[in-house]
Amino acid sequence: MTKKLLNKFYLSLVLFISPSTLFAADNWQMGFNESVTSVMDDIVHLHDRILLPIIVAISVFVLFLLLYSVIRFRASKNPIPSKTSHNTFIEILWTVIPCLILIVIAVPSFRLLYKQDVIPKADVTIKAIGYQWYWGYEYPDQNIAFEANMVETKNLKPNQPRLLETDNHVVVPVGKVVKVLVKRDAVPGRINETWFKAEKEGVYYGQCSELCGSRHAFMPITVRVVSEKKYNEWLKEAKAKFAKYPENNAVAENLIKEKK
Ligand SMILES: [Cu+2]
Repeated sequence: MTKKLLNKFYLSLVLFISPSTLFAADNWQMGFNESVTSVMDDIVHLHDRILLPIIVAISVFVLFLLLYSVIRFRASKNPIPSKTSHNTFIEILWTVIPCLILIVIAVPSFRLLYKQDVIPKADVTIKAIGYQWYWGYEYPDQNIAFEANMVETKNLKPNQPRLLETDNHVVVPVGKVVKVLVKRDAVPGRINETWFKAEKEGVYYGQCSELCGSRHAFMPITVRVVSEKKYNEWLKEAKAKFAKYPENNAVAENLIKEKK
């Protein structure tokens, strides 16, 4: 497996924070998984309570207008069609009303955007790096670095979901702010950051959200949210197990090397 660093990876926050308590989505599940961070709570609220009702109302209204016109003004009932082409009042209405709808959407949307963007003081910092085709994680403050590869179907243990389980897990403490340093699209060499604060212990699964190549579908993300005590125990183990801190771990350094 090549270790070439991909220039364009984007680890979506949603990956981390939209799990069900146990696993990923159930069969025939509708909507988002149960959320366990306040940001995801707000995302679900915006989607389910604001956007969906508006979309449904608009779709139903447009469908009604279409059906009404088709039936009411069909050729047999309306042989001489009206030649009217302008109506100032209606034109103002169909400009102003969509504007108002957009403003109603924009207010909570921007509030949420800034909530995601402004990172509270971090308790744990994790650097996530996308490789072809697996993820590497570093805990810079703890000198821990490791990689996580997907567990092949034939090696799965009971209760491990197919195509989602990885050999090493990202472990984070519950109720703590975790800052994730991650490269995003279209800004080569620049590290971006995002954050989450999981409020419920459990195992959470995510997938790569960048169409990155042939094994894109096989680079899942497993995050284990544990109590502070268990986290500290894991840290101790991890420090021994993943003691080697790669010298060339910095994303920026790698990029500079690649350019040369
Ligand atoms: Cu991918």
